[in-house]
Amino acid sequence: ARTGSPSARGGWGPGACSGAGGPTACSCGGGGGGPPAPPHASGGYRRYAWTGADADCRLWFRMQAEARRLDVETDRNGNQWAWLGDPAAGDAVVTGSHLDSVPDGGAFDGPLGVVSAFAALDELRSRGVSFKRPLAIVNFGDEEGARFGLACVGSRLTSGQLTKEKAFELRDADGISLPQAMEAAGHDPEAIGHDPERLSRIGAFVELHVEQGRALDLSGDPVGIASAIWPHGRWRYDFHGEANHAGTTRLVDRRDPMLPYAETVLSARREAELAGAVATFGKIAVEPNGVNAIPSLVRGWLDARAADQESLDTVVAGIEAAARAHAVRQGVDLAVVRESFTPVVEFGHALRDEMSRLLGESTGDKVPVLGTGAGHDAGILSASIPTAMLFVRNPTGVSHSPAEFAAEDDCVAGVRALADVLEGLACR
Ligand code: HGY
Ligand code: MN
Ligand code: MN
Repeated sequence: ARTGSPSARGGWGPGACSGAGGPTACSCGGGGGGPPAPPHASGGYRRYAWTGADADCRLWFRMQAEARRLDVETDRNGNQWAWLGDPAAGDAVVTGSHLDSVPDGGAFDGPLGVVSAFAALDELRSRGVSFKRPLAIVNFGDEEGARFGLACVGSRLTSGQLTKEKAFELRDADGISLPQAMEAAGHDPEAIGHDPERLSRIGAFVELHVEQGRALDLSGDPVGIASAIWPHGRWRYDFHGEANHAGTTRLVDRRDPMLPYAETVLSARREAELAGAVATFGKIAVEPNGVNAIPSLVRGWLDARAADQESLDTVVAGIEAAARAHAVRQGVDLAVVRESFTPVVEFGHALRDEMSRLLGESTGDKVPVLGTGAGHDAGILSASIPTAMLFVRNPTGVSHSPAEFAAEDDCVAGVRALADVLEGLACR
């Protein structure tokens, strides 16, 4: 039971994108209905919120849903829902994930959960089951936060964890605000905000996702169940120095922000090792960014995560203290802003144990339970409704990279596991 099939490189080819934006814009992998093909030289995808690529993915979602006679709607926050049954009946079983990506992201992070949801519905229909609860397949908008810097915007707005006012403050690298981008994409930004009525319709949300690690590869299992998500966040470090001529300014006269930035990157690794955490400066912006100009500003973004809040606090405080000392030594000013934060998520045992039981029934095996350092919409929503996650084996563990991969047999095992869970939750 598969919807499309993962090509070796192109991932799950939606195959039905409008192609209107051309190959560079249609990063959903479809390219106007043709075979999936990575649209970028890197081999990765650049499906950012409220862009042409996003529009193509949304069109693909709608076409897949309508082909299955599902009622499709886009909610006030831009999330897409495909319904089987009457949403107003409540206690719906919802599954799905996201279609947006990080820069040069892989083909499976997000789309595997959405495609598997459609494929699991196909599987359930082939089993001839009848649904006792409404079922919905969801595409949450802007999960990666690649364009506006905040992760899980669609689910944070819906659950009230992000206010309309704060969302309106979000800007992309070109200074375009989130509401401007939404409006340009044809979505009314004035409507965004907490959606308790929609949440009240949901009895359970199960998100399938490619594992972003190697636990399943090491245990030899195709599918696993999530136990928890590490607390994690994003901090912006602004090192303000003094622009000057690279060739004529004496070293002693410089206030070069690149130096404390570089030292802070090394301090971040050291602090993470000491705290048993992870810390990454993966994104940098330099002004004026000229080869022969000492920068006036170096802006670096820190992603830090740890198994518990205390360790995360320790590593974040240690990095900031080191950065401030580096900045003072170079006569550079430093401002640190926390841009995104997700507290630890412990997935509720009731739904998690029910899933273990259902999968044990169908496979006869005990499905492993594992934690993750990756954030997900299921994590955000766990504060509002019962949520759970299924992971599909990733043989290398690589993710947020064109090299991200899951074997077809494991993807099919994921679809069957999801179908077993959905059947147990919605059809009995
Ligand atoms: O950053 C994350 O953990 C997720 O991919 N948004
Ligand atoms: Mn991701
Ligand atoms: Mn993801």
